[in-house]
Amino acid sequence: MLRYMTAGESHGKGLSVIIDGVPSGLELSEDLLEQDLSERQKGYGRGGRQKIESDRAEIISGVRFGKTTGAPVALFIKNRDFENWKKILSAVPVNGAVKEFNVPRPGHADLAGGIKYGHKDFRNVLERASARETASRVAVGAVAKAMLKKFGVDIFGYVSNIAGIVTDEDMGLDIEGIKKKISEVEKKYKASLRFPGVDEAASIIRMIDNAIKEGDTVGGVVKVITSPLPAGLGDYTQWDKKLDARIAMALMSVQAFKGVEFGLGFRCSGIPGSLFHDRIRYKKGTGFIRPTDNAGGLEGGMTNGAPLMVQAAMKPISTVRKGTESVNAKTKNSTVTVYERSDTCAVPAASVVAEAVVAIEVCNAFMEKFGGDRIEETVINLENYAKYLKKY
Ligand code: EPS
Repeated sequence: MLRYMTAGESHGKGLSVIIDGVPSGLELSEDLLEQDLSERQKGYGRGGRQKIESDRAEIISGVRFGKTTGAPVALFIKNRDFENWKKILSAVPVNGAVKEFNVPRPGHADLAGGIKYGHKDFRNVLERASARETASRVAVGAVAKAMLKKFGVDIFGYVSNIAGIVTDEDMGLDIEGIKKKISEVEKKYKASLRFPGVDEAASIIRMIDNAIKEGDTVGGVVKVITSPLPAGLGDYTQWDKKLDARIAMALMSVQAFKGVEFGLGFRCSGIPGSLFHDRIRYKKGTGFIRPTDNAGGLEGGMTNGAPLMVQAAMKPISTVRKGTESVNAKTKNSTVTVYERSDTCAVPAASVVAEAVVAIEVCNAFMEKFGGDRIEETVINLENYAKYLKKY
């Protein structure tokens, strides 16, 4: 099982992660991790920060001659912006005053975090609450994805809605088909959206441009899909073993995420049971198959053999340039929030983060079922199970 913890502030020296439970023999390199890290930095509507950063995870431990040893893998992602924040975020007392951040932003962790830890300079809260932390989770996700690749599983996170503009052009397509649509959009509009709606993308760009002009922000919905997963990952026998519950928790832990739906999600309430539930068929030589995936690949907290399909809603970013009503925590005077710098839309980046956190949970479901200290051992156990599934 992969267990990990992250540390680091948004404008501090950098982000650290320790990943425990990575089996030995897995090929891992800084270049591989960088592929996902640079995907996360892209996206139409990002702020100025990404021009400063160029994320690369330094492998500190757990890898030798390009392969994991079985020891904990430690990674460090440097914040280039720290150069500009050395005094403000100094670990030791500094001479002279440092400007405080006393007006909490509605929607951010500022006020509740300040009350909880006794800070009125919300810098002490926002630095850690910031979505900059997601860079570390994307690095962990890249390790999980390297393992999933060994298990023959493909996973992809993309955008299905920005500012309420939705597409259905992904319906019925596999990951390759969706990626093709996304590159069509990127070629046509010269904008990185990770969104497969060729017709709707123009409206999305207009909405983001408008939000930039107005000093506002927009949210959206991200979707993560996988290739078909073997049936029986996760468990129905205990509440905290259910895979959908674990995936939902992982997604809800991502900064600014407010809701999760599997398959048809909340729309299930309007569809009769006889139509909603994915019919069961049997194909000789293949085993049990499902012609539809309304359940999102999970029944009873377990994979049912279909692709996993999950969506998560992201609220609009809470740092709003035009300002939001608030109160100065020191003077108690009513005021509006102060703006430094932020993103207008981070939904494309959030889809990369969603892909990472779901990859970690799916990878753990594999490790739980198939075990192994060496990656080859896990793969052999999985291959045996695949034989069993065909015969069952
Ligand atoms: C963030 C605010 C912005 C984002 C940041 C998350 O940072 P800054 O205040 O430095 O402009 O760019 O995200 C990242 C730095 C990142 O790498 O994703 C926030 O308040 O959460």
